[in-house]
Amino acid sequence: MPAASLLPLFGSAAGPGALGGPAGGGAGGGGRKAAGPGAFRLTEKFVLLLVFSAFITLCFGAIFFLPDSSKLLSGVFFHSAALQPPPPPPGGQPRAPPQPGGGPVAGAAAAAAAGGAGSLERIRADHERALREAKETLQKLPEEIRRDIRQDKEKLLQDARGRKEAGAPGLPQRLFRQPVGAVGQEPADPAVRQRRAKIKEMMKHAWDNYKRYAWGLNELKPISKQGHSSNLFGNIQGATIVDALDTLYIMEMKEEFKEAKEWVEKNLDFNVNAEISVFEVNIRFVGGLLSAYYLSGEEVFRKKAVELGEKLLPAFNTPTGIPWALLNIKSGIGRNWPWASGGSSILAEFGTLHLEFVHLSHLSGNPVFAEKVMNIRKVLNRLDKPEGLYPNYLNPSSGQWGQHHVSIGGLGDSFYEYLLKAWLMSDKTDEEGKKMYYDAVQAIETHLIRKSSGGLTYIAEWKGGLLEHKMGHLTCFAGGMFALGADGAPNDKMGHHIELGAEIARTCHESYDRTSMKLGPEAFRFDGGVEAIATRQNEKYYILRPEVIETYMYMWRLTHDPKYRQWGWEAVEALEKHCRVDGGYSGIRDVYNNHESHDDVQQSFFLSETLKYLYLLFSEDDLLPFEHWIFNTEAHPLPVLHKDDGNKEENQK
Ligand code: DMJ
Repeated sequence: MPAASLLPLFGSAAGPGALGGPAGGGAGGGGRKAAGPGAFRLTEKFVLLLVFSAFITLCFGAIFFLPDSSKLLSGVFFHSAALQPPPPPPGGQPRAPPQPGGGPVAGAAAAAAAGGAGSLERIRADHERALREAKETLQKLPEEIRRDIRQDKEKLLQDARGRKEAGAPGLPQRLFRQPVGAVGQEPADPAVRQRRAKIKEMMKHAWDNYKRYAWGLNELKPISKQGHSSNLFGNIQGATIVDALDTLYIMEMKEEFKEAKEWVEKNLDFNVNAEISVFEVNIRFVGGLLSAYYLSGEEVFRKKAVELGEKLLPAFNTPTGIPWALLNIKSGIGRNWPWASGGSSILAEFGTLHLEFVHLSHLSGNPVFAEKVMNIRKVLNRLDKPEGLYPNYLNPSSGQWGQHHVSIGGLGDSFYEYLLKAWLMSDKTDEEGKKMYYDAVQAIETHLIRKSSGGLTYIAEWKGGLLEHKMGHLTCFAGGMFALGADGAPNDKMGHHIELGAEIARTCHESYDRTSMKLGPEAFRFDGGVEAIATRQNEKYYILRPEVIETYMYMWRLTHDPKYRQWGWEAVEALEKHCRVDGGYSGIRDVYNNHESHDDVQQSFFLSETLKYLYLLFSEDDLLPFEHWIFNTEAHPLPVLHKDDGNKEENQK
């Protein structure tokens, strides 16, 4: 019985005259009814005292000896600290999502304090939940418990450190040291210098028109000369600005960089009710902000990157920790693309968070970001892989693969890229990433890579064991990836991986060369008597994509074979001839046609990737050198976390 209901009864019995009124006695009182307290005999008094002291003992026994009753009472009578709402986080930084129900003890106290009907039920339920959680903890492996404790401690320490900070609320102080190669020399060769200057002029044309017609919006419609909004970013605005920041920086477009930075400071806002693509927002916004910070050292970029990273964390609230594809960053509610096999998350999406999230932990001091992406690996490593291949679909609730479709292009591509780059970014200490990458490449070579009768090497798509002899424009990035990974290839296969990169580069160049406009289609086929040609109308478009130029850039850096600069220059000429319009650059609907039909979109990745890779292709190797930088999948450079710079822990997360 609740103590509160016992006390009035006791009071009535002891009070003078309490038993005298009709209300106090009820019907069957007998002689005692007429007698006053003074009429009690000594033995009666003694018996009463005994009853009273037994009752007190019972109450205090319950308070001190029943499990958790002290916590209960502290909630009821003393209004323990758990009942107080937490103070606002420093600088208004969002907190880690609260436990459902605010934690069992706080919940019990709140229920008891409310004193309403059913509060006991709630208290019991909360206590049962606490017990369940304790049991679950006991079932964890010791290393998991240790990790949880470490994580909690680090979080507390970091919060405490963050509160002491002046100027960077919520973030630990950090001495900025610009990584090697953020700026480079002018190219020695005047012809190369001239070509590079031309590419810078292209960037200026794209930027100036965006600024003139679509400033602050996500992208530019260069024909209709207005803003273009993509639902990938919900109503987060400014995709082109954030995506372009680092390109402006490395091209030394100082005025433009300054105005972009000012826009970010004043206008970039993540406190919006928006359902966004976690992958796209991560690679473009988080990646863009991180690069801008590492190049310029401007604190605003670090703060915004971490703020946005925190907004993305609820995407990982799934039974397996494999994140949702889509997230409402206000409500924290996630879901998957309705078209994805059986409610699955997409390999290329959840597999393309690693680099950015490791850097978010590095810059914020909060290990939670790295923990989230390391858990993705753990889930993947527990699963059987068909023929050693990774299907594109994985259900975040069951932790099982969806359809057995495998692609090194769309839906799969950057997952493989990030395994390799995670190893490189860790200064080659992330052995797990390395193994996963080279094992995957082995399976890809065995099951997906084929040679056409005309001698072109291509990467097919795999559908439940059957090959579709089609290669996407997106897949062309793999040439650069194979070459970049050659250095660590097991069994003396370095030369083989470089050769594979060179062959993919040649095939992708052919896909450009076999069109009227010398720009590559979205997908090309090796069946029905064709090689490296699109046969379906809906695969003939070019949307200013970078992957082929990206591979030229890697091949140039790693081989210095002049044909890659030559092929890159062909692409510049084609872009100028067919995509450049008064209002910027536009994609093309059919690259096999002799007359341009423009799609009227200047994609933000044209500024972040296509033009950046072209610029690097005509730069000296000292600009963003590979020993010190790796590029995220949107071409945003992130520094290698060198172990001798005190980054040992980050590298081992
Ligand atoms: C970019 O946003 C990224 O490269 C992504 O990985 C896939 N492709 C587009 C550009 O084509």
